[in-house]
Amino acid sequence: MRYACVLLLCCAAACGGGAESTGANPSPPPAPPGPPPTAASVSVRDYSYSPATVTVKVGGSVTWTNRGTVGHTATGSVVNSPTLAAPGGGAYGGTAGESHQQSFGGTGSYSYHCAFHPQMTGTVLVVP
Ligand SMILES: [Cu+2]
Repeated sequence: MRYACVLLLCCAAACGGGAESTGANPSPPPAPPGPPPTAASVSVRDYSYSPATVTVKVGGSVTWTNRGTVGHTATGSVVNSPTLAAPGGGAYGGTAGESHQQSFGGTGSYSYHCAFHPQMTGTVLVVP
């Protein structure tokens, strides 16, 4: 009697193992987050920053480039660009949109906006 019980348990274990392998394809695990970049780029268009939030490692830099049709700035308590002229001729001349590069020596969240278009807002996250 004891021998028969052991056989039944073995069979149940084997069958259960087989059933587990016939499920839906498992989705791959999400990629682990890498180290924060040491540089980021923001396209300034009419009328938004893209991406609106960038993350860089402390000591890293962010470059804003005007790819819109009118002048813009990136202005905040820490972020502080001059007026960046738009690319292409028009009233602003030039063939490439002007850029502003700024490095960040301290961690924090630095919000900014356009001095001409306050509805344009962005954030630089500086992480360790
Ligand atoms: Cu603007």
